[in-house]
Amino acid sequence: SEPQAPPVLLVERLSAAIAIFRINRPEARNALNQAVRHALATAFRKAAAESDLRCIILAGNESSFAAGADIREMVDTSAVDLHLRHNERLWGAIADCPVPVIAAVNGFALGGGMELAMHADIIIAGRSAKFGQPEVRLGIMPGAGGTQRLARVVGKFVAMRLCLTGAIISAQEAQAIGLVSLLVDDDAVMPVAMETAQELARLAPIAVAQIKEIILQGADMPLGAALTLERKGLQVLFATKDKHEGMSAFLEKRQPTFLGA
Ligand code: CO8
Repeated sequence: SEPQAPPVLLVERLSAAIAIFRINRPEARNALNQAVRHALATAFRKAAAESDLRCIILAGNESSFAAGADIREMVDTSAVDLHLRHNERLWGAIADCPVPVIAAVNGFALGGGMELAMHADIIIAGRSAKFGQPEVRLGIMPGAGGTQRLARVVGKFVAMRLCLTGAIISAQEAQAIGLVSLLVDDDAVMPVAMETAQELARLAPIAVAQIKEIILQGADMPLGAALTLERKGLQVLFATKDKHEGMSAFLEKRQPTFLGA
C-alpha cells in the first residue's frame, strides 16, 4: 500500500491550555497550498470552540515559517478559480480566533506567510528571520492583508516600500518598523513563545479575551467609539470573579488563581 503522506499541519498540545500549530511542508519552504490553508482554518475553528484553550502558537520549521502562497499551485490558476476558492473564508477563520495567537517565526515569512504572521497577536522572531511581501515580483499583489494590515501597523511609507519593491527585510528591521513584538536568538523562538503562552494561560481568561477583541475591533473604529468600547469592556470585567481575585491577591501579597469566571 502507498505510504501515508505526512500531515501538512501538525497540531500538538503543550497542555490543556496551549496548542501548537506547525506548518509542515519542508519540501516547499512551508508554502501555503490549499491543503495547508484548509488545515489551518479547520484547526482555528476547532480551537475557537474549546473553552479550556488559552493560547495558540503558530509556527513553521527552523528554515521557514511560510514562504508564501504556493506558486506551483497558482501558476495556472484563473481569476475565476481564485474567486471560487473563497480563501477569505479560510483567512477569516484565523482572524476570528478569540484566543491569543503567537506567531513563532524562524526563517522566511514571505507573502502569504508574512500575512499569516500578521494574523497573529504577538510575533516572536528569530534573529535570522526574513520578512517581505514579494508578490509584486511575481506580477501579482498581496491578497490577505499585506497591503492593509501592514499599512495599518507600519504606516504608508514603509508599507509602500515593502509592497511596491518586494524587498525582503531582516528580523531587526521588521522589529524596528513595529512588525515584530520580540526579537530573540533563533533557537530561543519556540522556548520564548512557549513561556509567553504559559504566561498568558495563567492570566484571567475573560480579561485576555476582552483585550484581544477590543484592540482588534477598536483599530477599525473612530477613536471616540473605540474608547467607549474600551470603557465598556473594562466595566464588564468588574463583573467577574477574577477581577476580585486579581486585586485581592495583590493586596494579600499572593499569586492569584483565576477561574475564567
Ligand atoms: N511556492 C511553491 N514552492 C515554493 C515556494 C512557494 N512560495 N517557496 C519555495 N518553494 C519551493 C521551491 O520551488 C523549491 O522547490 P524544488 O526543490 O522542488 O525546486 C523549494 O521550495 C526550495 O526553495 P528554494 O530552492 O527557492 O530555497 P532557497 O532557500 O534558495 O530560497 C526562498 C527560499 C527565498 C523562500 C525562495 O524559495 C522564494 O523566494 N520563494 C518564493 C517566495 C514568494 O515569492 N512568496 C510569495 C508568493 S505569492 C503570495 O504569497 C500571495 C499570493 C496571494 C494570492 C493567493 C491565492 C491562492
